[in-house]
Amino acid sequence: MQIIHSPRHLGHSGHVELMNGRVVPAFEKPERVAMILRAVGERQLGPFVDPTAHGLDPVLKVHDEAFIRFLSTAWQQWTADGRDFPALPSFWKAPGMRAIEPDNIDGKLGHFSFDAGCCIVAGTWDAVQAGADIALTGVDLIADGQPNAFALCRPPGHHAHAGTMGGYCFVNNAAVAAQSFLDRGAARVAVLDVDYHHGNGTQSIFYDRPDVLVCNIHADPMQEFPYFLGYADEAGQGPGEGFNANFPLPWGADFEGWGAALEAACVLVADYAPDALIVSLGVDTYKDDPISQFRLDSPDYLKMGARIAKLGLPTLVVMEGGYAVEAIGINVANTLEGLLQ
Ligand code: SP5
Ligand code: ZN
Repeated sequence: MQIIHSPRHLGHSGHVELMNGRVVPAFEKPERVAMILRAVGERQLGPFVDPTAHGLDPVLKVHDEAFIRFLSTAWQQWTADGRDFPALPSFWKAPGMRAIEPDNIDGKLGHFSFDAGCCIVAGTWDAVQAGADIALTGVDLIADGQPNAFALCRPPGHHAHAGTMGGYCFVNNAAVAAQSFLDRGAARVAVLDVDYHHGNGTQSIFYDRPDVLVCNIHADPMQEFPYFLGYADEAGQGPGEGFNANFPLPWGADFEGWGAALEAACVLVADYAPDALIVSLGVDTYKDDPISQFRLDSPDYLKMGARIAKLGLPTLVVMEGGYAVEAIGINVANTLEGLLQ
C-alpha cells in the first residue's frame, strides 16, 4: 500500500488548545506522524510516496473562498497585530448575531471557527496545504489503478466545515478527496468515518447530496465533542436524504459494540455500491487515548481493517485523530495490515 506523507506537517507545531478550561500544549502534535511512520516502516507496509502539488482549486470545491483566504493569511494578520505567539480564537457569534467576517483578526478567528482547538502558527497553512495534497495524491493513485492508499494527513480534517475550522481540523482532507474522486469520474463515493469523534465537517459538506454517502461511528454527542452534530436521527436532507448515517455509541464502548456498528455501516456502504471508499481513520477509539472514552485494543484494529477489506472497494485511508502517541503507530499499522489481508 502506498503511504503518502510529507515533512511539511512539522510546521504545525508548538501550538496550544483550550482543554478543560486551560490553555495546554496541543494533543494533536507532530510526534503522531513520527510514530506512525516508524510503525508502518517496521512492518514494511510501504512504499513511501511524496505528495504532488494540486493547488487550491480542488480544495475550493468543498471550502468557501473567504475561509481559505482567511487560513492563508491568518498568521500574517495575527503577527501584524504585534503578537508573536500562537493564534487561538476566543470569541464566537451567538444565534441571532450576524455572520459577518470582521476586519479584525480576533473577529475573523471567531467567525471561521467553532472551538479553541484550532491554533494557528507560522507553519500551519503550509502543513494544511500539504495535507490536502497528500489526500489528493491518494486519489490520483487509486484513480490510476492502485487498489488502496494511505494518506498520512496532519493536521486532520473531518471536523472542518466548508467555512469553519474546529477540532484540530482546518481543511477537510477526506471531503476534498471525495470530491476529487467524483471529479475524476466516480459516480458515487462513500466515506466511512471511524474516528472516536463525529466527523461533523464531512457530514455537513455532503449533507444534501446523494453522490457521497457519509457513515460515522463515534461517541454519542450527548456526552462528547462535537456535541452539536452526530445524532442518530441525522439522515441527510433534500436530495441527500438517506445518504448520511450516524452510529453514536456510549462512553466505554469496546469492540463488541463498536464492531456491531461497523458491521451495520459496512452493509450500508456495500448497498450503496460506491466507486471508491474513503476511510476517515482516527485511532482515538483506543482504550488509552488521553482525551477519549472508548475501549478498543490494538488487535481490534486488525479486525477493523479486515472487515473494511471485505467490502472489496478501492479504498483511500485518510488519517484523522488518535492521541495515545505510544500506541498510535501499532494501531494504524494494524488497521492497514487488516485492510491488506
Ligand atoms: C480529529 C480529532 O480527533 N479531533 C478531536 C478534537 C477534540 N477536542 C475536544 C476534546 C474534548 C475532550 N474532553 C475530555 C477531556 C478529558 N480529559
Ligand atoms: Zn477524533
